[in-house]
Amino acid sequence: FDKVKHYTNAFIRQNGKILLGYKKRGFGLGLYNGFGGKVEPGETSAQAAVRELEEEAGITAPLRRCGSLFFILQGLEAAFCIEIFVAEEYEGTIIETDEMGPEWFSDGSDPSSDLPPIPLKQMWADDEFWMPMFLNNRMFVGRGDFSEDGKMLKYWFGEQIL
Ligand code: 6U4
Ligand code: NA
Ligand code: NA
Repeated sequence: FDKVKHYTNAFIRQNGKILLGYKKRGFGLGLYNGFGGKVEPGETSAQAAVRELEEEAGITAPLRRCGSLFFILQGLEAAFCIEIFVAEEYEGTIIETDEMGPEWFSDGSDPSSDLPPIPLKQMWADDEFWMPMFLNNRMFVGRGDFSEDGKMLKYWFGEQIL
């Protein structure tokens, strides 16, 4: 059968701000994203999300799942399943790590914010499709099919009916 790798991706949203990390190494190098990584054997995705946020940004947070994404990348033997998590509060001090440079952006809800807007041009191509649902506090699901050179050839994203 085919194979899938499970990942997490976690965001902190607070007072009109959203915390992103500039990826300094590995997969997605040079892009802004939430904090996350591979789900380890024996771990739930929620546990992995908390662990990865602490490893990559130095903070802990009461993360809850708000979306699920599925990606197929041509040329890779495994598909990606990425669970998206969010929290409005966190504990600890945000630190830069070997993997991520944390930065706050405006989430668009406060027009008088001095922070830069979410840098969608410097994020994965799928993010612009689900970020509006995420910012509206909707649960969402989606799929993207990427070519070997990173273009999103086909996609579908939708929000949960309440
Ligand atoms: P660790 O465990 O951190 O070594 P690693 O395999 O290095 O794991 P990493 O940091 O490369 O994981 O994880 C990739 C991160 O990028 C995860 O947070 C998921 C996220 N990601 C991958 N493809 C994405 C996509 N198309 N859209 C998106 N996030 C994506 O928004
Ligand atoms: Na990671
Ligand atoms: Na890891």
